[in-house]
Amino acid sequence: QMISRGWKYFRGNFYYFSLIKKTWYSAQQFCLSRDSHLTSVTSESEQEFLYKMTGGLTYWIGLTKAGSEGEWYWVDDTPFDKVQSTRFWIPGEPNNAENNEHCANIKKSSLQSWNDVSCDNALLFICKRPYVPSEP
Ligand code: 2F8
Ligand code: CA
Repeated sequence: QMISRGWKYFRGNFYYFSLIKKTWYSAQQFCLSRDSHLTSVTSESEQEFLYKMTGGLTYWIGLTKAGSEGEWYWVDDTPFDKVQSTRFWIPGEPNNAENNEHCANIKKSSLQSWNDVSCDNALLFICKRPYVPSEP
C-alpha cells in the first residue's frame, strides 16, 4: 500500500491531487468514495508539502464552517486549532466576502496560502487518507 496509483505519500498519509474541478461538497463526496477526506493541515511541514504540490493552482482543503457562530472545522474530524492555524491564512483572510465564503482553499504557493470562498465554486481539490500498513 506504500504504492498507490495517483496518490502521493507524505509522513503517514496519502494525498490525491485532483485533475478535475468540483464544488467543495462534491469534492468531499469524491474523497469519501476513495476512503479519504478533503485534506486537513496540522503542521508547517504538511502545509509546506501541500503548497509546493499545488504549483500555484487553487485547491479545496477540508476546512469549512458550522454552527450559528460559523466556527471552522476539519471535515476529517481533526480538531481545528484556531491559534496554530492563523499563520496559514493569506493576510486579511478569512474575510467571508459577501457573507458567503464558508469553505477554504489553498490559493497561493506560500505558507500563508488559505482563502475562504463560496463552497459552490468548482475547484481542484486534495484528498487525504491515512497510510494503514496491512498485516503480512
Ligand atoms: O481580495 C481577496 C478576495 O479576492 C477574491 O474576491 C475578489 C476572493 N474571491 C474568490 O476567490 C471567489 C475572495 O475570497 C478574497 O477574499
Ligand atoms: Ca475570502
